[in-house]
Amino acid sequence: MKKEKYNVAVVGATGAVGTVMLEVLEERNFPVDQIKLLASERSLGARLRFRGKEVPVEVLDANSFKGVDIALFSAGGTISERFAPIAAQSGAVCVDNTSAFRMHPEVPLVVPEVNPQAIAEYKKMGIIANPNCSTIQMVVALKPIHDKAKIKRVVVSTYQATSGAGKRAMDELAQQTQALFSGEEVKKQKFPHQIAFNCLPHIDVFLDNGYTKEEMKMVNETCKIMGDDSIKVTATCVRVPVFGGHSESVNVQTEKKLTAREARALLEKAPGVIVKDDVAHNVYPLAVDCVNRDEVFVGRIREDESVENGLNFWIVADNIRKGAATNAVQIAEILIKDYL
Ligand code: NAP
Ligand code: 3JN
Repeated sequence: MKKEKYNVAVVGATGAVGTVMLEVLEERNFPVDQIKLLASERSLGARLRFRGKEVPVEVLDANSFKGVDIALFSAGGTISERFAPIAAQSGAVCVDNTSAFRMHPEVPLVVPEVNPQAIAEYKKMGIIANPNCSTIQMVVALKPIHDKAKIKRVVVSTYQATSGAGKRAMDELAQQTQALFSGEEVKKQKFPHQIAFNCLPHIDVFLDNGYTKEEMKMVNETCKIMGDDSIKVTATCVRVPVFGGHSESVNVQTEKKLTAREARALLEKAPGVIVKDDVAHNVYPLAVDCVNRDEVFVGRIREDESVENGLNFWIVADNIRKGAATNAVQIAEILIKDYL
């Protein structure tokens, strides 16, 4: 018999993503019976509010998942690698926000506006992977273009907010900005260089091919989500001194010609997309306007005059909501509607 309510665990509940997951579960009225908040020993004694009540944070261990139906993970890849299989073994379906299982052939990688049907594959491992934030917002906008004109190649440059690197990274931007205005020492911990008033072409670690892991996540995850390995993707990921909202400059080449007007019309109808594109009135998506929103905003839609069948866009979304928490809760909503 179908349950009316589900026991939900949030692993990494005290983090930048975890706290927003709680907000999104509450806002969307997800049918939660019992909520279990899990974090590290550092959070022992902490309490978080959920639906008007103070809920104690528990320390994650192998017994944390007894009776849990759905476990939302955002405590880093090492924690997911170790505990998602344990949670799945105890009967919970895991929605994992880390890169630990994204490219695993038996784990679906899902953006509900793009490949909701892939959720059916969760039965193999009991795990569904949530893509990287920069990939999510890009594929939501690419999907209608690909369906109509078949994308051959994507060139993307990102402008990623510090919230993507966690709470301490946001604190570092705030501290450095204040310090630079008051002549104090700039402290560097989370980023290898000063982030305030700067742009760092370096997100996650460098790989042998000269790209960063973040850049290769965008390359590999895009093909898996779109279900088309023929799409060629190249990415440059840049951290910018913005607190929330990732922006992306995206260039695509398609097999069939699409005018800017046709692309705009497709994007206007696309699920989860809001087109903000009226340059005559300086209207285009801005990170500051997209924070706390769940949609993907697209603007500056124009033809690339340097190639055949090329288009340029500017794509912005709240990286912690649509890029992580909202996408995970949307997956859980489909899971309970169609599968549990
Ligand atoms: P964060 O603000 O640093 O929070 C980390 C969370 O993980 C905290 O709740 C922390 O608990 C918990 N944690 C850390 N070590 C733990 C341990 N040993 N046992 C149990 N809990 C532990 O980081 P965040 O920005 O929320 O990101 C967390 C993870 O989510 C990232 O590492 C990444 O894998 C994923 N993420 C995904 C996306 C995406 O693109 N979809 C975006 C951002 C992040 P304490 O407070 O007790 O330390
Ligand atoms: O830096 C960003 O803007 C997004 C960061 C995501 C992130 C941070 C630490 C570890 C990830 C991710 O989701 O890809 C991971 C990871 O799980 O690899």
